[in-house]
Amino acid sequence: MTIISFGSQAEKLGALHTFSPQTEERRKICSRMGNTKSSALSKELLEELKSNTKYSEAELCTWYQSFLKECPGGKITKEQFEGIYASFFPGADPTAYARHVFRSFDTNADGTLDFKEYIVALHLTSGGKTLQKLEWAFALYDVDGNGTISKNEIQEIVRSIFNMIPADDQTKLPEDENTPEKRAEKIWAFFGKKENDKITEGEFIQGVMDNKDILRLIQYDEPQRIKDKLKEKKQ
Ligand SMILES: [Ca+2]
Ligand SMILES: [Ca+2]
Repeated sequence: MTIISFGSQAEKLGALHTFSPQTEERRKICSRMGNTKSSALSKELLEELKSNTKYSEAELCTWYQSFLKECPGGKITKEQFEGIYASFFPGADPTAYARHVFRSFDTNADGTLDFKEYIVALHLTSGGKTLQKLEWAFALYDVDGNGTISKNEIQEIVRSIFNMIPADDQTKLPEDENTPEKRAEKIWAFFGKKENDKITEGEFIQGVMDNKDILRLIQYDEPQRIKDKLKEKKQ
């Protein structure tokens, strides 16, 4: 199945932390962590993240150190998060989309991303299983978090995706999906719903798994120039 990139969130999240020490340094960091109380990752959280993500203890320790370096308060604010997005889309307006993505990662809804939420986000967007990614996509589209998706919510997210597509790229889109309204309509029609119906999580996941076209329509399709920019940032 196609990899769900949702605009390479992982790379944008990763861009927050350019710090990537070699293995030896990682080991040092981890051993040091046991001694410094303020920067130590609790054993419980470490175990939880180890069993729920693909990351090793050494990787988690490294991520945690760089996380604290960038966010001394131990939290990523919404403004910081929007700032990361803004730096990747100089010619467009990613604010609304960034806010929705932030909300979908802020699982305890306290308005910040702590280390756990950050790591789960990284895991989901880079190497998570398809089902986990689709559960996350459902959360992204369920704007009010009531457990179902309405047509308004589809329109809302699709609009925020369109804000990230430069005007000249929008003109190259197929006729029946070249406006947020048309694209939302196409998604809605695929699920066979009436105007005021709702899409449940099960229907959403099954539908997207069964149809690559819908998978494509619910995502932000990264233009080549953004991909190039990501490559530049990595170097
Ligand atoms: Ca939070
Ligand atoms: Ca909803």
